[in-house]
Amino acid sequence: MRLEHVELRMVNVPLVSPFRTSFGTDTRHEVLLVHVITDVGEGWAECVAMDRPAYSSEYFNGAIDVIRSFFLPDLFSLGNDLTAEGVAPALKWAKGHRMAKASLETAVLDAQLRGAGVSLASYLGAVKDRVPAGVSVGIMDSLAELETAVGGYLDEGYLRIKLKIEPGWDIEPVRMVRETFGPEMLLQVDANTAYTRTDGAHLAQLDEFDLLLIEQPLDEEDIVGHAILATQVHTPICLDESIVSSSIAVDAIELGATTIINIKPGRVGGYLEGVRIHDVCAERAIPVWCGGMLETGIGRAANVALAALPNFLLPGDTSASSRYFAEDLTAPFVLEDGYVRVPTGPGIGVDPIPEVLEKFTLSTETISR
Ligand code: SMG
Ligand code: MG
Repeated sequence: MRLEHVELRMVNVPLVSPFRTSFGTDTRHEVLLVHVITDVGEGWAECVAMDRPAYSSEYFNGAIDVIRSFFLPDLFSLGNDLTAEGVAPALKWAKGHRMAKASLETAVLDAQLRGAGVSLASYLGAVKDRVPAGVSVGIMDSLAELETAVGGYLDEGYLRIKLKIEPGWDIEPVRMVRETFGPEMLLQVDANTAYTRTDGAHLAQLDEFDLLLIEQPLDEEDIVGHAILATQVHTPICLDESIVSSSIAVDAIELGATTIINIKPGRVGGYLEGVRIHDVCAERAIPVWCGGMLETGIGRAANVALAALPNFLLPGDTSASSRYFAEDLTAPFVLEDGYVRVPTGPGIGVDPIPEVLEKFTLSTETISR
C-alpha cells in the first residue's frame, strides 16, 4: 500500500468529572488523532500522549513534531512498499517516541485491515467476543466522595475497581472501600510511581485487603526497586510505566519485579509490540490486562480488540465510554453485564461521527507525500 496524506487532528473532549492521579488532575481529554489516507483506504488512531510529559516523557506537541519532522518523511519514502508490519522497522532508528510511533502504526494497520475486510481483533488473535470491564477511580477530596463514586460504578456493573493512590491517600481509602463493598469485589490500586524504595513497610499495610495487585508503586526506571519491594509486600506487583517493550517485560519478570503486566499499546510502540508482550508473558505464566489512557472510542475500540487475546486474564481499564465522556467521538462503548463488546467490523471497527468530531476539533494539519 501507499501513504498519500496524513491528517493530524487535535481534539478536546470534555470529561464527565475531573480525573485525579498522583501526577495531576485532568478535566478534559485533549488528544491527537492520526488519520491516514492510503491507496487502499483510510485509517484512524488515537495517540495516547498527554498534554504534558507527566505519565511518560511524551506529550502531544512533541508527538506532532516528531511525526511531522521525521516519521512521515520516512513512511512517505516507502512508496508502494508501506505495510503496517513495516512501520516499526522503518522508524526503529529513532529512539523512544513510542506513543507517536504507535499512533502511526495503528492508523496504517486500520487502513490495511479495512482494505482487506479483516477486523483488528481477528488480526491480533482475539478469542473472545466481549471483555470484562474494570474502572479506574481517581483520587478524591474525601472518603465520602470516594464511597459514592465506587458505589455508582458497582451499580453500573463494573467487574473490578482500581483506586488511584498516592502518599496520604492509600491505606484508609482502600480500607473503606474493602469494608464498605465487601470481600468479593475485585480491587486493585495504581500509584503511578508515587512511592520510593523506603516505602516497603508502609505499602505492606495494603496486604490485609486482598488486592489483586499494586500497579507501578515506584519510579518507572526502578525495576530492581520493584524486585526488592516484591520481597517486602505480599500484594502482587504489576508494572505499567516501566514496561516499554517485550524485552524489558522479560527482564522485569526474570528479576522478580512484576508478576502481572499492564499492557498499553501506546506505551510500548503499538499493538504489534503489545501482542509480543502478551506472548512473552503467556510463555512465562504471567497474566496481563489492558490498560487505558482515557481513550475516545477510536483508541478504546483497538484496546478492546487487544483485550480479547487469551492471556488477558484480568479485567482491563476498558470501561464504557460513559466513564469519561457524555458524548464520545464514535458510537459509545456500553456495559453489558459488566462486559464491553469487541468490535467485529473491518479494522478498528468504529468510525468517528463527523458532526461530533467537528464539534470537538481544535485544529487539523494535513501533510501529503
Ligand atoms: O482509560 O480508564 C482509563 C484510564 C485508566 O488509570 C488509568 N490510566 O496509569 O493506568 C494508568 C492511568 C494513566 C492515565 S492517568 C491520566
Ligand atoms: Mg497505571
